Amino acid sequence: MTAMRDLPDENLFVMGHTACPGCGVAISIRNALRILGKNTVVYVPASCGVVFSATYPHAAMKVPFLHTAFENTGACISGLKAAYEKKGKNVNVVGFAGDGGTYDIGLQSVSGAAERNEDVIYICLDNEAYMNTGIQRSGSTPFGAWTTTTPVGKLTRGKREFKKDLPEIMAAHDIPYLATLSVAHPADFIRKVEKAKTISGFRFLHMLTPCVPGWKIDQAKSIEILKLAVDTGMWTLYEFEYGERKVTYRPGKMRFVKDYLMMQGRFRHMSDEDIKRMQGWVCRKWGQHYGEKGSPEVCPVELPAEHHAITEDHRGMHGP
Ligand SMILES: Cc1ncc(C[n+]2csc(CCOP(=O)(O)OP(=O)(O)O)c2C)c(N)n1
Ligand code: SF4
Ligand SMILES: [Mg+2]
Repeated sequence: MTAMRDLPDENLFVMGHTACPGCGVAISIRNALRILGKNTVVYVPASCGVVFSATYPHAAMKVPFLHTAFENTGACISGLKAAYEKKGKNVNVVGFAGDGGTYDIGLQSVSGAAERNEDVIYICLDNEAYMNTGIQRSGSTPFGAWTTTTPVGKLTRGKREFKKDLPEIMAAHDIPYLATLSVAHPADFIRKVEKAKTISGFRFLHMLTPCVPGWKIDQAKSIEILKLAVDTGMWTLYEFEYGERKVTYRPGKMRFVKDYLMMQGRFRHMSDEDIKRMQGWVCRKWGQHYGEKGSPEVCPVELPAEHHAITEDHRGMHGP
């Protein structure tokens, strides 16, 4: 595996982009491209990634770049690969899509490409809402989070549903390679992108990417918050290779989810009861993804079902 210091100095995602300082999407794209290298062709659907990478007449990527619409990343990268094959060229075809473009509107397209085992790399840049259109909730937005469509007031307290478990849905497609990544864990990040580069068939890389205005965080803290996502179990690091699950990094000490929530303005209104429910959900996911119970001081022995299920107070995204 290549060490961080041995990655090529030349960046393929360069000056002139217009991402916010501290943007997790931009940091993830930049580092993924350093590993994937020049023999790469990129597709980006409607998302922050297209707005900050390619605002006419500027372009910040030094590789061929295509954009068409929002819902079609799986189909577009399949078509791009077929076109390059027809020309006799063997290139890495990569789609960088947001969570809205993957969990929600693009789900049929990514599922179709996975099921056909297209020879492409699909990268989901998960900032947990529709950010470039003004912070609307998606299927990835966590329970309790404020967004403009899950407001906080007398009648509602942020999103009432829990985050959809997309990697498990993608794993059910039995694809050659799937991994969850965090750019705050560089050795794990490099190894997974390098592995994805060498395998053929459909590869799905899922990156959690902090968003400064959407998460209401300090722009200097995005990497610290990403580390905390992993230390609390809000984000788990594992991979599936040909159907076999392997944990790639498990924090030595599980931290309380409250530490993660209180660093972000989008969660700061959460009541003790909601934080307890969130902790219950995190403990369940920890058990599911890591195959062991979370630490006893953080996870109660018996988790009441309502701590992780949609309960009677569920009234959808529109409130009562
Ligand atoms: C069919 C369609 N519906 C809605 C839009 C408007 N739109 C463009 S990008 C976007 C949100 C993208 O969210 P996400 O995929 O999470 O990417 P992010 O902006 O968060 O990076 C929306 C709603 C569109 N371009 N096309
Ligand atoms: S709004 Fe969020 S995702 Fe978009 S460029 Fe800014 S920090 Fe990045
Ligand atoms: Mg998003």
